[in-house]
Amino acid sequence: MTDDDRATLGVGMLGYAFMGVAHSHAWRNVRSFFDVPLLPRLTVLGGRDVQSATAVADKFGWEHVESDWRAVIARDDVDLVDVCTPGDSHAEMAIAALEAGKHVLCEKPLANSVGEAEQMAAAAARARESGVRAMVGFTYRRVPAIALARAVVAEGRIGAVRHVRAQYLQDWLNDPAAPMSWRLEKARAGSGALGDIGAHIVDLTQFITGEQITGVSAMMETFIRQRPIAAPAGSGVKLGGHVDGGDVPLGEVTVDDAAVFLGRFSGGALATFEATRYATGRKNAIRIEINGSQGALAFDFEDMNVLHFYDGAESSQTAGFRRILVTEPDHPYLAAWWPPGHLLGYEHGFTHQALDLVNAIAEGRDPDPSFDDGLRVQRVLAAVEQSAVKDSAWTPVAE
Ligand code: 4PW
Repeated sequence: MTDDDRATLGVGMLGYAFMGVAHSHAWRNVRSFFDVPLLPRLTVLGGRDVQSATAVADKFGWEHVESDWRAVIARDDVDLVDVCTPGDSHAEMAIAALEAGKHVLCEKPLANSVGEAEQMAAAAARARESGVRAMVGFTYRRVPAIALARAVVAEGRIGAVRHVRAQYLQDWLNDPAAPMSWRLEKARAGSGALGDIGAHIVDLTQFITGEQITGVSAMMETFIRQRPIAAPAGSGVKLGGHVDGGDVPLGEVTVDDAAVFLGRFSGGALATFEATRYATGRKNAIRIEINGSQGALAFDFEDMNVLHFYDGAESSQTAGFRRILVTEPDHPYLAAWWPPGHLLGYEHGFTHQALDLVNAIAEGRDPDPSFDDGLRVQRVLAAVEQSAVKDSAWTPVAE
């Protein structure tokens, strides 16, 4: 054992379900693979259901469990509050933490409405003056192939962006016997497929291109409007499930199941977006293709270690999409992991997110995506919803 004189960063996490587990894994492992300037300490896990929270805390090594989220924020040994709860509590928790002088990582989408997101961005701006940092968890930015795609665009390798084609496809709601959950309640989730998964492709395409979506024309649909109210069989991290039996009570689905929209980017590119949980056979397919004047890029999260690159500068005899295996030590984040060809997975994005946030805090700079970035995404989501209720009328994204 050697003495480690690095300061610690006490983490208080609120929520312990799917995202809570993914974040727990990241906070626990980031120090083992990366030379972090501050050592994250899994100080306290907050959850109203103490028994379930304790089960997660014990698995991942959280030191304490609190049932009251305000008590988590108030602790002197908590420097950072990680908000992994449903969207209806993001604003209240994140603002309270920032006002208490705690750094914040908040799951996406930032909020359930533009108004809440504006308040959160304002709180982050006030906190920034005293060196307090806020980040929104658009984790897929930290997939190495996505980070590489952004670098390739920024280097001008595909030229001017003309087309953006983005899809986030899941199928866990295709089963009519998949039960109700908070993700299907507007009051808790804000929106359905649009905010839960569409928000990712809005953020990712803006991140990769370095441009903003300026206007949209949208359609949204709810295919199955009532679902059984019951716990799915089994337990643990899962989406959906299947409830057997015909006499279970039904609940109202109050969000969209799918959202499809056209968009324009600030640089003039034309874009298409599709977010659905009914894409039978597609489990977590985040597909992005970008065509530029000099080349193109294509990515699919179901093959997440690969980026396809078409270099228009190559001779027409040999030009074609090349499959780049993004596992080389000079690819983003890869030097800390395995030898080339030894693949990364879903959880690594969360570890990279923790790394980037810890580095930003230690270096006294704002992390990205910031709450301002989260607010911009929220404005796109709001424009999509407005357009969909106006028969797909063209709707500018508010500045
Ligand atoms: O990235 C996705 C999330 O935003 C995840 O795969 C699941 O769908 C969990 O929440 C959403």
